[in-house]
Amino acid sequence: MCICGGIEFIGSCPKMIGMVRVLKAVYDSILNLEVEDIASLVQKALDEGISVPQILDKMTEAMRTVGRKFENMEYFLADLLMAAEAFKQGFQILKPHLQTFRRSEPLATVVIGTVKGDIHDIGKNMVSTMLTVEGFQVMDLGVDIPAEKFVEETEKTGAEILALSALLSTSLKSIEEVIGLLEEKNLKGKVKVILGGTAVTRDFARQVHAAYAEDAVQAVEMCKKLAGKVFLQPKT
Ligand code: B12
Repeated sequence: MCICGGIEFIGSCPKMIGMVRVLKAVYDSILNLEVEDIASLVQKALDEGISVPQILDKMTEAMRTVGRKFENMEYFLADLLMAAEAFKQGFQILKPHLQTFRRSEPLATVVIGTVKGDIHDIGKNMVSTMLTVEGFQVMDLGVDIPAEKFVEETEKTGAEILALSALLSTSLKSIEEVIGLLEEKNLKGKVKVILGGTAVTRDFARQVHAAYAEDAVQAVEMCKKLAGKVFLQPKT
């Protein structure tokens, strides 16, 4: 019997076939840079009963393929931009479907941003949104953020967690600058730092004594763990 409850086997269940088809169409629309189709396809996927994480996984997989094609010089910068736009439009459709956890008190305050020299924000925005819907207070500083700004905002808000996103290899230096400045100001060990983005590895995070998460779901789990410890007092 099929998992949808019908008598057919999975391979011949029309509902499953429909779901696989629409997910493939979502993937293809990003890969083929079809910005105008993505919103209706993502809506169709939701209508077919496909879960938000499943759709997001497929969209992220498509972005990785786009990145590989860029690396292989099959795609140009303009193609990356189109793919990014398609992803963003698809994500807008998914956003209202993320379940919001209402809490009287936020779990913790998180300052988040993409480090200096780096303007990639799709993954950072996903993490930011997921943390918000899970009940964190999120101060999203945006992209290309210098170390001083991260530290200033962390002190000002009394944030328990500082989340840094980096997609370029060259951005690792910017992360080190933030960590260095935290140390200089005696804040390291007071605020918990979490890193993410394709430039960051678990090993790198370990070297700079920061937490690491591979994706937005893991980021939420890790931030919940880190939120167990409240350290900084807001500046008065
Ligand atoms: C889209 C894209 C762009 C778009 C960005 C648009 C935007 N608004 O973000 C544009 C066209 C602007 C762009 C520009 C460039 N890009 Co670009 N880009 C990409 C691409 C294809 C996809 C990135 C993406 O959005 N992925 C989808 C999201 C959902 O995934 P994600 O970012 O990994 O995020 C997830 C996790 O990493 C994690 N995460 C992310 N952030 C955080 C933060 C925290 C705290 C945590 C816990 C977790 C976390 O959770 C997210 C959700 O699950 C990647 C390829 C790739 N494999 O990453 C290249 C890529 C990152 N770009 C690359 C390059 C080289 C560039 C340029 C230098 C190109 C150029 N010649 O100008 C410029 C740099 C501009 C700059 N100064 O930053 C290279 C980087 C190579 C390297 N090792 O340094 C890549 C890897 C492509 C490649 N294979 O060559 N790019």
